[in-house]
Amino acid sequence: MFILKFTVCILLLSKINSEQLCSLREVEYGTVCVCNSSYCDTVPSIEDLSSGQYQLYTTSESNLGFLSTTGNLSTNDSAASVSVTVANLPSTLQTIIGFGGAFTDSAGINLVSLPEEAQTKLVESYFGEDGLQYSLGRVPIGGTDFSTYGYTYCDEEDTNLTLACFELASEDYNYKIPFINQAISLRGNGTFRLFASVWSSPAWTKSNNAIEGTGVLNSEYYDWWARYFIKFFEAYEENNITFWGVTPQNEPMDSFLSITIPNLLHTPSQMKTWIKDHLGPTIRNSTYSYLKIIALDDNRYLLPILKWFILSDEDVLQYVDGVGIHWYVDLTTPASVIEDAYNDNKELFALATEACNGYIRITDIIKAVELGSWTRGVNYINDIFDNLEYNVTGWTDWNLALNTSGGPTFIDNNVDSPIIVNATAGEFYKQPMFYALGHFSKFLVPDSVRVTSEVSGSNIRALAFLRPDEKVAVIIYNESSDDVSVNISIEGNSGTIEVPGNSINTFLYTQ
Ligand SMILES: *[C@@H]1O[C@H](CO)[C@@H](O)[C@H](O)[C@H]1NC(C)=O
Ligand SMILES: *[C@@H]1O[C@H](CO)[C@@H](O)[C@H](O)[C@H]1NC(C)=O
Ligand SMILES: *[C@@H]1O[C@H](CO)[C@@H](O)[C@H](O)[C@H]1NC(C)=O
Ligand SMILES: *[C@@H]1O[C@H](CO)[C@@H](O)[C@H](O)[C@H]1NC(C)=O
Ligand SMILES: *[C@@H]1O[C@H](CO)[C@@H](O)[C@H](O)[C@H]1NC(C)=O
Ligand SMILES: *[C@@H]1O[C@H](CO)[C@@H](O)[C@H](O)[C@H]1NC(C)=O
Ligand SMILES: *[C@@H]1O[C@H](CO)[C@@H](O)[C@H](O)[C@H]1NC(C)=O
Ligand SMILES: *[C@@H]1O[C@H](CO)[C@@H](O)[C@H](O)[C@H]1NC(C)=O
Ligand SMILES: *[C@@H]1O[C@H](CO)[C@@H](O)[C@H](O)[C@H]1NC(C)=O
Ligand SMILES: *[C@@H]1O[C@H](CO)[C@@H](O)[C@H](O)[C@H]1NC(C)=O
Ligand SMILES: *[C@@H]1O[C@H](CO)[C@@H](O)[C@H](O)[C@H]1NC(C)=O
Ligand SMILES: CC(=O)N[C@H]1CO[C@H](CO)[C@@H](O)[C@@H]1O
Repeated sequence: MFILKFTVCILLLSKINSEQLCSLREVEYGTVCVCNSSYCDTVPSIEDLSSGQYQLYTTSESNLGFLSTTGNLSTNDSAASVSVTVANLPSTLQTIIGFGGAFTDSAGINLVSLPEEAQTKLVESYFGEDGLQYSLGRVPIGGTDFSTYGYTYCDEEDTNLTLACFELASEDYNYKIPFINQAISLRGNGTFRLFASVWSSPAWTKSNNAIEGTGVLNSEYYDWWARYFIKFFEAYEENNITFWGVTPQNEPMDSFLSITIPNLLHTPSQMKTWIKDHLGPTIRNSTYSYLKIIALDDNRYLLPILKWFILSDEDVLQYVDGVGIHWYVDLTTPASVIEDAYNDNKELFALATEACNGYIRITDIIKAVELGSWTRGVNYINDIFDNLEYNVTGWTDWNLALNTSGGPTFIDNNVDSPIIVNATAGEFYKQPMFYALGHFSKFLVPDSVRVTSEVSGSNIRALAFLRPDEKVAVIIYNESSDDVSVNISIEGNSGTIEVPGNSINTFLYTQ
């Protein structure tokens, strides 16, 4: 494994870069990059590097966009405080599954509100070769709180339980399927994995006879509900969309707290029954037996419950491939709960399956959308670092795009998104969150493997990966507002790179 050491020294650097990288606009909380029908910024290509050469991508608070520079590391034994040891490749740390976002109705509604050329630029910004190369997508099975009303694919009671009622909604055809198919074709032969999650079963199957609120599935519908999932995969397959994974239920335990959100509550024992007696056997006995079943799909403070009640039961575990984690209560739950939950189940992967900013709103103090906020980009950076340090294999954002007030959402659960669409102006805004997440999605392509790295110096966060193309990618974040110089040393080659204050950087290197 690689051991990389970083030493930070403070330098007074002249202004590192003043070249404008996008159509930058000053807005209420900072800056955004503006895209329209005729212009959108792209990511400079990854170059074929010769041995010893590096390419450095930088995004800073004062200069959004991706700046690419190249340089050389050289053997330099005199840099005594910098040491590198290489041993035991390949690494035993995690292999990346992917990074991406969710194809909600709201994301699609905002997308189609733009002129066609701007729509193309938005989809390319996320999925294109010169965009963020998102490798992961989450697709809601039916409606969510980011829809314009609550619905399922079988709202009328299915009296004979044959699922003859099952029908995709106009939302699937107008806002999801075309968007997903564009993403698939942009990814070309690059890895692109889709996983599906459901919010609520039909009102008539639930104890509270409503799509919203705290209701459980009436027990006579468990088998029917599992067959409903298969119907969904069949219907999407007819539209050329195949899935890689599925979660048994979005936030199965958090609907205690969110009474207005469309949801289906599972107590730990119901969750167990649902996976081991219904969803698990139904999927494994179907033509979709290959689907990864990603348990939990809820906030990480619930991981101990998952461990005690579910992962301890071999009958459930046989169906589970991984665990999905949401970020909403991370401030009060240390990331170490991830490690605790995995002590006995290292063969399972952990994947961050939902996150967004702006979910806590205080009128005029904290807003759903804080346009241009670097702090919200930093929230993404720190949470992704926390997860990756605990062997999590990827990270999934929530809505791919929202409007300027963080909607539409029929229950007024407005939040923020890396891309905000202004339909009136026919333009969209790439926020700092877009670039923050972009450094991970763009450079940590699927099957990159984390390698051991060491950081010396305060306030800097860095992690290193070996990509399938054999390049080493080191992601470096300096949270101080001053420019710094960082010594990087890999396999006896070392050198110094300049990192602006408040910046996220990716260093690519060919040995
Ligand atoms: C689109 O953005 C570019 C770059 O900022 C600008 O030059 C152009 O005028 C814009 N086009 C429209 C129609 O707003
Ligand atoms: C680095 O080394 C290569 C040859 O290996 C050379 O072509 C290049 O000019 C050097 N400098 C930079 C900044 O890449
Ligand atoms: C950083 O590297 C340079 C050149 O390799 C060296 O002169 C300097 O002492 C190093 N600084 C630290 C703090 O290690
Ligand atoms: C079940 O009911 C639907 C209408 O709700 C009907 O179309 C279908 O033929 C029925 N199937 C059986 C097997 O009775
Ligand atoms: C697809 O794979 C081929 C062969 O591996 C490669 O040359 C090509 O660039 C790839 N295309 C895309 C869009 O990734
Ligand atoms: C699915 O693929 C077929 C065959 O390539 C094509 O005719 C059809 O239009 C595609 N459907 C969608 C929804 O893209
Ligand atoms: C699997 O499906 C077949 C028919 O498709 C059925 O006969 C069998 O009982 C099913 N097995 C389980 C475990 O559900
Ligand atoms: C990550 O995985 C490695 C290899 O299984 C293990 O040694 C290490 O303790 C894990 N780290 C955390 C923080 O879980
Ligand atoms: C954004 O969506 C909300 C619904 O959540 C709606 O009330 C609002 O008018 C929309 N704003 C714009 C600018 O379209
Ligand atoms: C959206 O565009 C309109 C028309 O150009 C403009 O008046 C408005 O301020 C824009 N909204 C935001 C949040 O930038
Ligand atoms: C190598 O080390 C010397 C002495 O510290 C330093 O002057 C020089 O800049 C270093 N070269 C590189 C490429 O780091
Ligand atoms: C994150 C990081 O390296 N922090 C450093 C950023 O730069 C300042 C000084 O310019 C250092 O004090 C921090 O240690």
